[in-house]
Amino acid sequence: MRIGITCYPTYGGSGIVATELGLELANRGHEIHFITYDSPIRLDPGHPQILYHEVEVPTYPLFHFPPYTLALASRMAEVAERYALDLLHVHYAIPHSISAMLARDMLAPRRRLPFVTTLHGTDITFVGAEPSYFPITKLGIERSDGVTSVSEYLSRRTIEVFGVSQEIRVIRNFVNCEIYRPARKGKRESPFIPDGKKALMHLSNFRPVKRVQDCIRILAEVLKAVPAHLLMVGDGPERGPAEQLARALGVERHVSFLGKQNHVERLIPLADVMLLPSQLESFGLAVLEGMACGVPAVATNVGGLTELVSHGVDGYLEPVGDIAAQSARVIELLTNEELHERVAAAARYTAISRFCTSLVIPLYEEYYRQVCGA
Ligand code: GMT
Repeated sequence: MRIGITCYPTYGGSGIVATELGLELANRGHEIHFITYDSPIRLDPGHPQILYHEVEVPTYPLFHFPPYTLALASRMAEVAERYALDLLHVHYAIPHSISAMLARDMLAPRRRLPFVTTLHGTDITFVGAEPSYFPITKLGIERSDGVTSVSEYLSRRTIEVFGVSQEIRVIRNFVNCEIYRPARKGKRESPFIPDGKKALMHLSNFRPVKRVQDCIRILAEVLKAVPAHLLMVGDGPERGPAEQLARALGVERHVSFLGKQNHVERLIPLADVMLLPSQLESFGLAVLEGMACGVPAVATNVGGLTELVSHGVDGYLEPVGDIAAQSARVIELLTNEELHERVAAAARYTAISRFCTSLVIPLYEEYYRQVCGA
């Protein structure tokens, strides 16, 4: 098939899922056209089946706010016509579903251009529920030819919040278990982790919903029992406050802020435990990437995380903000080697048996065929 993909090309779960979906589909012989304002961060620019079309937003003195949504819609229609696209797949409802709807309308007199919208989380739980965006998000969902969401939780929440009546197909996040894999035994030395200490990792876009400062508080508790080092991967508004808190708690020597990293598959296997103390997660991609690398998570029992992690089997889920409970789980994992090995193996098994690309990508292909055939 010839598929146009639009996403936020920045450091965030929805852009990563969209980019990796495009790469996997291209590897399976589809022709993929990324239509975005910048090249997505994890995109392999040399792939022969992948083309990138930049969206430029011409400015004009009258435009106080450059109309990106309209420029995107025009570019989508142009690319769809020029390359005979079969469908558009947009990630994150706002504003991408509205642009796709306009592109479809532009081409309607000449050809059919269906579009699929994938809901990722904050587009529904935060942005879409904002009164000024609510009606337009609802319209974008209702006018989509197909809608997918990354968890049952998000699907339910969308129906509750927006009162939409069409089917929302649940297609969960996926991971390439060949690329994301455990470190070979004895192969874990890294300049990032001093003196072979145990390593904790947090990986996110450092938005308030991630409760990044909880990672620092957990580290401070863990250090009372085990020598450990925390690797903070990513960047965003909560990085500064987290750095300040580390200084205030006197643990700054035990934490490294690595900033945005493109090859997280090389970093994750260095860790012993993945921390995701989020307020809410519609899925929790970083936890899945950790599980594929045999790095069990200590996360919160919210949203789609409960569909990913089986508490006590392949990771741990504790209440939001409960630093004592989360720290205790981390300490257990770091001090009981037999337990760590068992949970790590179960985590890897869950990733392979439920979330591997070879299982999930065909679900998208099947859905595309259904939407195009309708
Ligand atoms: O907050 C983020 O992690 C970014 C956000 C996004 O939309 O870019 O991520 C959401 O989509 C990811 C991929 O589907 C999910 O794994 C994350 O759970 C989800 N984030 C939240 O729900 C907070």
